[in-house]
Amino acid sequence: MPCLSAIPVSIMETTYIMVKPDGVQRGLVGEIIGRFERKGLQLVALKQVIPTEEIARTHYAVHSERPFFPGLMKFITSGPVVCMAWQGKDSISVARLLIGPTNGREAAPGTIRGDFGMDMGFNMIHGSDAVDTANFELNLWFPEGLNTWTQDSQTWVYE
Ligand code: DAT
Ligand code: MG
Repeated sequence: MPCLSAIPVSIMETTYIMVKPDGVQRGLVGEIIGRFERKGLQLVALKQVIPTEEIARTHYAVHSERPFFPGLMKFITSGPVVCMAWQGKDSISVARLLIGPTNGREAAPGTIRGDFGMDMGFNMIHGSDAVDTANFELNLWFPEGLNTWTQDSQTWVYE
């Protein structure tokens, strides 16, 4: 008889993570990177940029008709952001769990937004929500590509 497992097969993914201007201004970059590192994800790209209007519009194009869009553009282009690519099994959903829901007041303690946020717009961090959006965002923010390297400690992260 075939064994039908309910456990989905995990796949190696890379997700686009970005500390937004409020997170940078509040000095939370190290705290946020530490949480991803301690979880067991592998960093494969990192840089600080001041987003142009064009890249911000492209990144948030899906929200362009929403009433909060002009404010979101002003916020994201207001200062430096820290762009990162994190690799791991199911890294897209794992990162979203670490980040928590959009509104900090509704995010559980233990999540980044739950521990440090009190608002919807100022929510400190972006994380890709699916494989196609992750690929789109990684190509947008890292046209130079990502690093391929072996992190020895990964052999103690996965059985
Ligand atoms: P998330 O960042 O949790 O994926 P999203 O993709 O729905 O959330 O929205 C992108 C960003 O836009 C979000 O981080 C903050 C802002 N935003 C979303 N909904 C908003 C709202 N109703 N009012 C103000 N800002 C909002
Ligand atoms: Mg989103």
